[in-house]
Amino acid sequence: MTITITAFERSPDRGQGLARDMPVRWALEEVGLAYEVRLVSFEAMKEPPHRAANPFGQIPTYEEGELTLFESGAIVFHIAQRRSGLLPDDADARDRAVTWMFAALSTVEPPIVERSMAVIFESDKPWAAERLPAIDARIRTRLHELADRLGDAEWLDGAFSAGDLLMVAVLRRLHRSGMLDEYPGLHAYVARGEARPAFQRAFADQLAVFNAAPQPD
Ligand SMILES: N[C@@H](CCC(=O)N[C@@H](CS)C(=O)NCC(=O)O)C(=O)O
Repeated sequence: MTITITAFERSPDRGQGLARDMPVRWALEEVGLAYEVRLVSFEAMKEPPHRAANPFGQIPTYEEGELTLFESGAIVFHIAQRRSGLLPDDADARDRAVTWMFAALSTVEPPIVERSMAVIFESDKPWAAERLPAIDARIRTRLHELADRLGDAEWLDGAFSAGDLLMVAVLRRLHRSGMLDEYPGLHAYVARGEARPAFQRAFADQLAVFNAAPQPD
């Protein structure tokens, strides 16, 4: 059955692979599933046809036959459940991997996304200079705790899992901030994720979309 995901026609990150189609592409590559991509403009995302797939008018969405999903975490979970390679066979280990998926998206990601929003949309506000250090402090708390837990391990709980995939995808958002450099263990963890052949294929595919789009003068 054909799998179709949606992605930005023109990604605001200029090909850095920070949009949420990236973890979906990566998961599909990890398990060896072919997929098609439907590119959508910002305008089209807010129109009824796209909102029928994602009520919030966002990417990514996932279509496979009669099934339509949104939320990158749910899509990665769906892929991981149906194909081997992203979740352990042992039931307890599987639940721990799912716990890391939730940890990535609901505990680690929020202050990191808040930082991106503050930098992109609020840097001209009079209170921006005071707000950013407060957000950074919240991020550092999470990075410190995560680095402590990871220690010298290669991945968060045994073999590479969907939990690592989402955690690396979330942490990558910090590259430009330089904050990851303060945590050599996490920096190396992200580099290990990015070195995986499946990540490389997914990254190249999303970059090709950016490179093919007409560039503004
Ligand atoms: N929690 C959602 C967030 C989706 C999301 O924020 N998508 C962004 C791209 S990464 C988007 O479509 N932004 C455009 C908009 O919200 O108008 C997920 O993980 O899928």
